[in-house]
Amino acid sequence: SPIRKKMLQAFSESDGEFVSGQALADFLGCTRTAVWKHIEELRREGFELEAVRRKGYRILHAPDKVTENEIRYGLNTKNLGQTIYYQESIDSTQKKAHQLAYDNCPEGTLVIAEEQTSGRGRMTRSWHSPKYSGIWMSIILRPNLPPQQAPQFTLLAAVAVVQALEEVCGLNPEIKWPNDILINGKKVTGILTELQAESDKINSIIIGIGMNVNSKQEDFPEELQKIATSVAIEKGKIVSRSSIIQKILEKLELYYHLYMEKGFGPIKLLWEGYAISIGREIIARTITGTIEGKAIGITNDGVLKIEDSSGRIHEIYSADIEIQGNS
Ligand code: BTX
Repeated sequence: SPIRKKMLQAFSESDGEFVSGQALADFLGCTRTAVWKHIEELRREGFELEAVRRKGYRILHAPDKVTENEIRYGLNTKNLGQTIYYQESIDSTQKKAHQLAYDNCPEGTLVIAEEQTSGRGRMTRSWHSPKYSGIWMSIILRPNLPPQQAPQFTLLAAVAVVQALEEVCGLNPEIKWPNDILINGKKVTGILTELQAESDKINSIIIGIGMNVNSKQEDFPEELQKIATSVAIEKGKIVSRSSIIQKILEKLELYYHLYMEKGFGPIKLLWEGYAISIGREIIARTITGTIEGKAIGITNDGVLKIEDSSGRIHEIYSADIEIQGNS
């Protein structure tokens, strides 16, 4: 409800301090009895709240769910994630985001679910998205840009994800061009950027992010055992999904604004600092064929440059990359 939204906003701003019942009532424009009812509602959702006479209320612990309330409590963004579409179980957040984008939802709308029954990757691949153990979300942006610039948003999102994992979890992930985030060589996150566009103009960019957070190694199906990992596996303990989500949204907003002001240059610099494929011998499998050579960098558009053994430079827009030696 809108009141609950405002209430969580008030608690977010108080930063763990008590907020008096009267202050909440004034802020929300309701009675103290109504405040109390909303507090009870939050408790039922798993929030641990402390109530002290003459001091008021404070939140001790927010539950690790990814419903609207948990994401909103503590979120420091202007737009991103300020409109949330949550569903416990969904076919694909990406698919839902496409519908919402088409229906003109506000920019920054977040679509998120506890589980996806047909999560998807690039082309026709599937994305394993079991209940409660990961972050399965899609974000809608509406930059006023030509469609050719959309692939840069995959790289921008990758930087946001890496920094969120560094800051919230103390991990040091790396980026494998174009859309994989790896820890110790295994995939922890995949990013899928899709578009609704006219020939010269983007209507919506839909950034899908799938992150394995609290999955245990044995939770992965056979075919993913060797290639996938999770935040909890790498960190050795369970991590709050909502705090990672909030940090991703904050970083995405920051870099989105930076991009719109300064272009791709600063993002490219950050991205290169996290990229593992650059400078390595790689095999790139594209729809039209396979190219082997040394990855020498990305262009200002985010396109990968590979130098083959004859010295010829190829520009690759989309591919699966295998890094020679270790992949
Ligand atoms: P991709 O095509 O680069 O990678 C897909 C491949 O990754 C699969 O073929 C499989 O080998 C492997 N894979 C599948 N599930 C997992 C997993 N949980 N962890 C590690 N590896 C896996 C990557 O595509 C982009 C994925 C985006 C997923 C998000 S989730 C929210 C949004 N909604 C949706 O349907 N997709 C996006």
